[in-house]
Amino acid sequence: MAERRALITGITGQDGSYLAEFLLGQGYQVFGLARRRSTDSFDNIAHILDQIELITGDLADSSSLFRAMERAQPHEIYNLAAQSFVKSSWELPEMTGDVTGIGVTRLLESMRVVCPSARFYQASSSEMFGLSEECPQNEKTPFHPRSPYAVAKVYGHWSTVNYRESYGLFACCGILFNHESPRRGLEFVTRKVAHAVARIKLGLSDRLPLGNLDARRDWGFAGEYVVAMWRMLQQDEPEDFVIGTGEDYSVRDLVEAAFSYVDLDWQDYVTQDERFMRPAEVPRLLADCTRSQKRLEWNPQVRFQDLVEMMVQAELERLNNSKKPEDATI
Ligand code: NAP
Ligand code: G4F
Repeated sequence: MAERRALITGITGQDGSYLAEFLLGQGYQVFGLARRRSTDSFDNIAHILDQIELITGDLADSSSLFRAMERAQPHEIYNLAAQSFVKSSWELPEMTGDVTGIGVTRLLESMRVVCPSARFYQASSSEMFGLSEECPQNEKTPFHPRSPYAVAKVYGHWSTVNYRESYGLFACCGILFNHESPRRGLEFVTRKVAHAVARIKLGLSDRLPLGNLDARRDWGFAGEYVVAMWRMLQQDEPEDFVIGTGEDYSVRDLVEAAFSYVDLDWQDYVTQDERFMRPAEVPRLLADCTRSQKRLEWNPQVRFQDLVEMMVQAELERLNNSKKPEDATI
């Protein structure tokens, strides 16, 4: 079979890096859209930089997206780029709407003009369910977004559906629940906790300030979720799918599991700090994956306890190798 080409936006992020690895393993030629940056650190993709082609671009700049489509001539496009940190979206509401929301329309429009027969994946989010009256949530659950980020994701989601229905594009949305890994940004709660626990264990810190400990999330391993993205684009027809583990835990459960992995009592270190509370919280997200399990034959293997241990262990190793020891401040 002739080599297939994939274009990944957000390739420098957590999911983009795992997806690039996976697609390379499947024999794809991989192109990644990456923003111009002032330093040359590409931590998540450093190990595959010589196997992929980076194209400079930004979801806020249409001309760069047209050029990226023309350069890559992709068979598959994965839109993973976003301002993806929910808490920051209250501080950057317009930018979040522009990049995470309208950026999707810019990308779809460039695809429609340059390569309309390509297949398109949109990284939709369980945050769109927000203050949902239904639990667990599935593809038919109504959205009630609770942050500028979630509002922008709803816009991107419906833009994707609209381009599918208006122009017949093969465009799918993956409504993914929280997925984590050692490559997660330091500001997200799983990585923040794993990093702090490792620092405390190694005697580098003695505190962990957190926000709402009662929030519940359905946490899985990012390395497995990128396979579900790819499977969506291998279907005969474009459809949207919910992806998660079907199990939820509280932030308190997360903290307890992480500290107990290193034989410490979380109550000696964790404090509640107003700075990490949100103007509006999403209390509980839990996936009903009946449809994706059946249609995509996708079943995650990494459970919550495995994930927490993987992340704490990675932080211990990182710190022992003296890489980036610092406290998360956001
Ligand atoms: P991430 O690690 O924060 O990665 C975000 C990526 O977007 C980075 O590569 C970032 O580039 C890029 N980006 C940000 N603004 C951009 C812009 N204006 N133009 C071009 N690129 C830009 O996020 P992730 O966890 O991998 O998530 C991937 C996608 O899935 C995101 O859309 C996120 O909202 C969505 N999602 C994530 C989860 C989850 O639990 N992880 C769940 C549901 C949906 P820089 O390196 O230059 O910052
Ligand atoms: O790790 P979080 O920041 O992730 P959040 O807000 O659920 O969003 C992530 O998952 C979404 C999918 O559902 C993605 F769309 C989105 O891009 C992102 O990847 O927070 C998880 C929970 C929240 O309820 C938050 O209030 O943890 C709670 N939390 C409590 N203390 C904290 C903290 N979150 C962070 N980041 N930092 C804290 O100190």
